[in-house]
Amino acid sequence: MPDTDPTPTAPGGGLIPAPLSIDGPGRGTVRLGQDTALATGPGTEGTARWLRATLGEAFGLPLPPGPGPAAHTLALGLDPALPPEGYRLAADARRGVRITGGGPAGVFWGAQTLRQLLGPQAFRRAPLAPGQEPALPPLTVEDAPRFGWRGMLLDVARHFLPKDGVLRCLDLLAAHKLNVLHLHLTDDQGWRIEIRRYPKLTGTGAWRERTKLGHRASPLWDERPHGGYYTQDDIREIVAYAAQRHITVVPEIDIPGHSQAAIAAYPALGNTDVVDTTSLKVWDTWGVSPNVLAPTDSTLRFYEHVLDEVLALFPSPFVHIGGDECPKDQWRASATAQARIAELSLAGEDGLQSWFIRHFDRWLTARGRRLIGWDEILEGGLAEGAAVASWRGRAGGVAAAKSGHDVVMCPEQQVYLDHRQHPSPDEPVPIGFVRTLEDVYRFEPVPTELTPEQAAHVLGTQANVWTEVMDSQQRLDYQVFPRLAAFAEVAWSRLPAPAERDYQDLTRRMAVHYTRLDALGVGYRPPGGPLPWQKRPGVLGRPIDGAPPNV
Ligand code: TNX
Repeated sequence: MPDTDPTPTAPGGGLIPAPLSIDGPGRGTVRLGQDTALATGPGTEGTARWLRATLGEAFGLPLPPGPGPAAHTLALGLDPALPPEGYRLAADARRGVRITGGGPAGVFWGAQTLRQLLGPQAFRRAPLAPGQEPALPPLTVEDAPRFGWRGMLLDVARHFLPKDGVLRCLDLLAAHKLNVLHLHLTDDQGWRIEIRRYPKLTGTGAWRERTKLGHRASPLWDERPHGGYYTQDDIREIVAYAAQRHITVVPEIDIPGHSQAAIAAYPALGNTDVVDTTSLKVWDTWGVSPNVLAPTDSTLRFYEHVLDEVLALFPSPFVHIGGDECPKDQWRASATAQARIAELSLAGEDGLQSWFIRHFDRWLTARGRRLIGWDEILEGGLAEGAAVASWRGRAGGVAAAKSGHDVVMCPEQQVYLDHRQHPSPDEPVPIGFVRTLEDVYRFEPVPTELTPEQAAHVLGTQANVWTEVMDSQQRLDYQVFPRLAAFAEVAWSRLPAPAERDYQDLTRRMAVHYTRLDALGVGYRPPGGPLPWQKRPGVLGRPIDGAPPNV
């Protein structure tokens, strides 16, 4: 937005996600200036560093260590009576600004609220004008999140996103008070994490010769190589950057399906008695590859070694092992797989899938971690202690919660941000269900059929960003925003039942929020539809009328 336009206003500063309560705003302003001191208490040093960096860049504020005179002090502290991620922000012309968190994370979320209240310029990386002093209205905000798991899945396997893009993504998650980045690191189309013991996973598995253009029914390939991966140092940096922002990075290593890139690198991982896996390549199209892992002891050992390195890099309590969309045809045809079913008296091929999942459930549990997988892991009996990411609708989540398992709700009908956000054929790649900003806002993560006790198993919710149709930062921005802002409010705020949610109020606050996204350089879908360069490229042809989702 041009800098000459006045910033739109909305009650309470247009905060997104909406806080629990706002007392105010009162008359007048509370200024932060060159002489504002930053007073830190124990447990708030991280947020102090973040504030100095962020407000230093945006306004040139030095924020020297305080306290100074009350009116010129930004004070950070802890109050254990508040929930760990909760905070209170009080701004007053005489008493200055104070952010009190239940824990270090709460202080950090309070600092995010402060940044929003300081106006769009607080999201810039250098001051627009020298000596400009930011201000906020006098008010008191009380806040705490509804869910502990407020996530976004980023699929870096289908299209690789270089490290800088992941760090930027973490900043954007933090700005929306989201606290889980689920990194989908492996798939048929690419392996994106360096594993020292198996260099071909990235040497071969991180590269494909060409890529299907658009949806999988398209007849076109782009005929150029694509790939990339994160070194272990890259991963350490991403994890540390996330931790500074109170975000947990949950790694996903997909087994036993979605594994063609690994099999292309190490053919012995595949069902060698059914297909000649030595001629397999990293997949160059979309959909679900029939090439899945062979259910052998050596495959288990291989993935244990992979996960040894993954655990050393990611402190996350949860490790995602996929478990979705595993076609069973190769196992049906494989003498090795059938012998394994007989030997272990498993319930057919579904039993084999469970055998994989249970093995890694025990393996992770023994190492003090917890397994999470897609809802298909319910199919052959759910491993003890496993949590479920419910993606094929809500049924998997309901079944899991009823049987006492923890659940993250991410149904594709509501929160798949690769799906189109408008019915118009101008949408860049109109795949999937139409899910508008309003649809996302009216998504309710807790299924109504759960009792309060069962509902306590809903850890939270996650928006999934699959990248088959997102080959650039611009495409990502367009699909993810503005819907991630509405999603963040669903995950953080205590909203009424879907039909009673005040979408007009969200729209008013979004008018302010767009100015923040503009300052951040986020190429969101404009409310009036795509800009000319964002429209569907003619080369992709017309959308396929009446086609089911994901074609
Ligand atoms: C389903 S969600 C998938 C992904 C695709 C996505 C496209 C899930 C567990 N599997 O592999 O990328 O649909 O929307």
